[in-house]
Amino acid sequence: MNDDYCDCQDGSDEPGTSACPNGSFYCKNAGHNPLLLPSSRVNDGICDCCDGKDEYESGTMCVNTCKELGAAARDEAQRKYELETQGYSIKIEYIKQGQLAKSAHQEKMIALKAEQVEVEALKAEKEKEKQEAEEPERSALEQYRIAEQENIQLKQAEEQKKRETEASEVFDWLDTNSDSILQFEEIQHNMAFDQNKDGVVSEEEAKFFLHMEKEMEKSVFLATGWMLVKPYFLKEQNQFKPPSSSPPSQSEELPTHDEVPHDFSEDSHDDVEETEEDETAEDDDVAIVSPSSVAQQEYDPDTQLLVDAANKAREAFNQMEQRVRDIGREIRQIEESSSKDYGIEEEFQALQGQCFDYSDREYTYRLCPFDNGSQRPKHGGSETRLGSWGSWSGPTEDKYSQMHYDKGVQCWNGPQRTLQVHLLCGMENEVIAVSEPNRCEYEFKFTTPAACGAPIKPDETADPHDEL
Ligand code: MAN
Repeated sequence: MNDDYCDCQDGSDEPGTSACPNGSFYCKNAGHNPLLLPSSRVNDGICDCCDGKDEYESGTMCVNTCKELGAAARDEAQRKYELETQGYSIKIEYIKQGQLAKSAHQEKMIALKAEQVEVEALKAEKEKEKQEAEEPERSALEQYRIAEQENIQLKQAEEQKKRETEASEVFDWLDTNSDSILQFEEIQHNMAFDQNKDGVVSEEEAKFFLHMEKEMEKSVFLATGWMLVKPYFLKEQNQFKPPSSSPPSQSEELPTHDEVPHDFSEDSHDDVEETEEDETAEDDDVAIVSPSSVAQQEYDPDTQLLVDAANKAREAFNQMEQRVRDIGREIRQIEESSSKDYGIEEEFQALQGQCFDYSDREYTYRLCPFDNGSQRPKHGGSETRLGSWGSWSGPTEDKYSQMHYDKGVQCWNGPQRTLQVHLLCGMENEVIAVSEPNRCEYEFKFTTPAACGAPIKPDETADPHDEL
């Protein structure tokens, strides 16, 4: 052994020399951890062992630093041990919490599913009751609708009658010789028809109102002539408000009338065009039959009872429908939450629903575990989603050491943003570092007790005892 001659093929006879090229050199490193070095690094002029024993014949002067290094390593191991001990005790709480939440979800799910069946049945019942209440309501309201329709038709007929009476009165008034034919001379007598306002109603101007004929029969006037005359007549009448007892601008020869045939002063028209437009609008108003007008009515007591009953049934059904929707939503939420992997012992469940912020010079980053990661400029601007919860992405032997969030907001001229979260054991749930190693690829370091392993007491072999 250690005679500087390699006897064994595996080099195991020379742990203290560099005689075997495939062998290992053993540094005892008293006061620190022992080390096995590849033989090639023995006597190569570099101090690999803290006790400097690997350079036993190279002439290199190595200082023995094992004591200091050992002390620092033991301190570090102790610190880690204490952190893990404390972190792990919190983790145990998280595990309890996670498992409780899991069983609570399972129980809640069973209860919700049962309630869902019950409420669905009630909804069907309420729907039937609603239909049963709406049927008589519909027939009762139909009577109202028909009555309303009849009422509207009646009103329209009255309006029509009124219009015809107006037209007829005006015709009779214009037809000064009462021969039931309107001659252009009769039109000429009335200055309302002086279209160019030159003080004379020319033959042409007069004929315009008679469809370019010399005269017009009363039936034609009622059907179409009145529509031509009316705007001029109204305009003239307005200008002479209040209506005088004699027709406007009547010449001396024109026979006098006791009063203007019809008072149109309610129709305040400024010009001919407007008058025509308003006429149309008025007609439209009359023609509109809104079904809602039925709903706004007051009903007789029996109908009112039917409407009230139907309203009540509708409300009861709506409430049940809402309940069904609420239960469905609760079920979906629980299903979504339960489908997530919260670690072998549910230890990461405690992070669900929480968010953690980290600010650097430019941005405030936010991590909402199992949901998303985001970035918001500190000096104004909107939030950018860096990724949504994807999966655990640590190496196979330590799967729960990394989280992957993907499908973030598309990077300008690049891929969608992604986020990788490295989990470290720590007493606090905290984002401790953020970086963007590649454009739009983000990395967070996140400490959490949930990532703490079971504490292992620092290795006593590093103790400076040297009995062996
Ligand atoms: C924003 C931020 C940055 C990112 C660029 C890419 O400024 O999301 O983190 O690198 O967009 O264009």
